[in-house]
Amino acid sequence: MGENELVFHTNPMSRGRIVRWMLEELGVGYRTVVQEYGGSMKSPEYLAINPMGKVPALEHRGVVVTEAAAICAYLADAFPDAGLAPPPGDPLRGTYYRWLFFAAGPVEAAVSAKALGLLPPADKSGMVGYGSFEQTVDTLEKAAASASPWLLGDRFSAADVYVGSQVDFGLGFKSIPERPAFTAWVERLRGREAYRRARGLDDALMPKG
Ligand SMILES: N[C@@H](CCC(=O)N[C@@H](CS)C(=O)NCC(=O)O)C(=O)O
Repeated sequence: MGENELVFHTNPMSRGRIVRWMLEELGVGYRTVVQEYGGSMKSPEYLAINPMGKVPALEHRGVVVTEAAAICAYLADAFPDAGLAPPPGDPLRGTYYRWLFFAAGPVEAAVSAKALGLLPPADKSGMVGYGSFEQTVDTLEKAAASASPWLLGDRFSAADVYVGSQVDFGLGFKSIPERPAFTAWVERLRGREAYRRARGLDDALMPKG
């Protein structure tokens, strides 16, 4: 493997779809390695890459990046010509980080806790980063409503890819309630060429039958 080669470990039924979309937005070359659930994902070779035994993971220039949000942010910085992150020093970098981390932290935790029936009682909301599921979804809705057309205004960014994917998946799995601001933003995201290309590539890797 050449140092500069991008190696993308994924499974078509995973959050790897987020990273695939990001890679397609960048329009860079990369090599896909499919890791199988309960199989290669837990092999010593793959655990040496990601000790969590989870996908996605990215190898590039001698480093491993895991966590879909971190991979999106890393890629945006590694390929600045694509303009998918506000440069350091740009105040919009604050908004960009804000929503990326909000989605990777509170949104992910609140949605998972709700799906598992593990939400804390109301009097313990101060102890969890997401407060309550409703508070988190209402805040996410405000972010979606502010997307005009994208989270950073005219500038499409890796935050649209990651945060938008959380909303897209959430609407699909019904783990996030349908609201007009979510639907409108997700419709715009689904209309992007790179989104469609990524979807086609992952669908083609789905098990047949
Ligand atoms: N925090 C990770 C979560 C990755 C994750 O949970 N991946 C799931 C698929 S969506 C997985 O690989 N599960 C396999 C397993 O845990 O055995 C991220 O955001 O990338």
